Amino acid sequence: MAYELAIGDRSYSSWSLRGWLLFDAFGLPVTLRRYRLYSPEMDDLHRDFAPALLLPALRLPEGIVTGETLAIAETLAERHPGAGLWPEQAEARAAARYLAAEMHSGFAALRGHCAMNLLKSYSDCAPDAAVLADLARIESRWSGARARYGAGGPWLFGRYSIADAFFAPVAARIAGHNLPVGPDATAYVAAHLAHPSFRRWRAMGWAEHVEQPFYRRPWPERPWPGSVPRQAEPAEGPSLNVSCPCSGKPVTDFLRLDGRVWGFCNRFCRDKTMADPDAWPAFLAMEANLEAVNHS
Ligand SMILES: N[C@@H](CCC(=O)N[C@@H](CS)C(=O)NCC(=O)O)C(=O)O
Repeated sequence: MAYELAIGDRSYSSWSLRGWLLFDAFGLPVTLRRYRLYSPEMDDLHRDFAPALLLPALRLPEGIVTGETLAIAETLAERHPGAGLWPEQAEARAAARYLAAEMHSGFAALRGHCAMNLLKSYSDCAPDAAVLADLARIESRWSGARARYGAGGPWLFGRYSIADAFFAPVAARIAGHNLPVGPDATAYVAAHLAHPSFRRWRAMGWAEHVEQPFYRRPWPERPWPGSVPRQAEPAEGPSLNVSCPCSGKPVTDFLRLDGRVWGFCNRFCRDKTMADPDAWPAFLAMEANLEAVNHS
């Protein structure tokens, strides 16, 4: 039996994003079960993943359920010592644990005012003093970690760690609400928006086509500040490929990209690829194979 992770709507559930990044960003395989927030599906979650009340919840291969994202992170780090979930060096690891724990329990003003919504970006959310104080604390915690431990890469401890997974939704909130931060934090936020796992999650959120009115805000909107994906659109078959790059199954749903039609085994696979074609390695490999055949 493999790991089974219960998640909520990808566009809105910041804790589900953290939980999923603990697998995807570290190459750990997991089976997902999605439950729609604020719907009767939450009763199904409570039945399927008892005693969990909130998302994410993880069923371990031996059958027991663990919840609370920090507990999930520690459990995975202990079980997969070679996956690099925490920094290798003990002092850095202690600092990373402190950052993840502070994120887990803190920054209530920022989290309350700027809900994560990966479908929207606002040009001005009128942050109050409490939100700006949380933001200043976050910036100073990020720059402290980067200055002392971050020399080996764009992340808080150089290499991507649990601490970064915990701050990914904060980066999304800063980007999504155009919150004022300095150049170092801006670069760190940009690294999150460009991270392949984050891009895949956001593309899957779009492909879910779930709108939760609860997250709608009356603020002026602007385009999402991450990179602009290659433009794809729904299409009719036939396609260049006969089997889906995600599953290997026969194709039924199609998109057009750069003048070519590609097929997928269902609408979700098609739509997540349409949202951000360059986030999907198996799709890119399929495109590259065609280029190689055309040039041989
Ligand atoms: N402290 C929890 C927070 C989890 C949480 O608040 N999850 C939200 C979704 S992002 C949830 O399940 N909300 C459903 C509800 O409140 O009924 C953790 O670390 O996992």
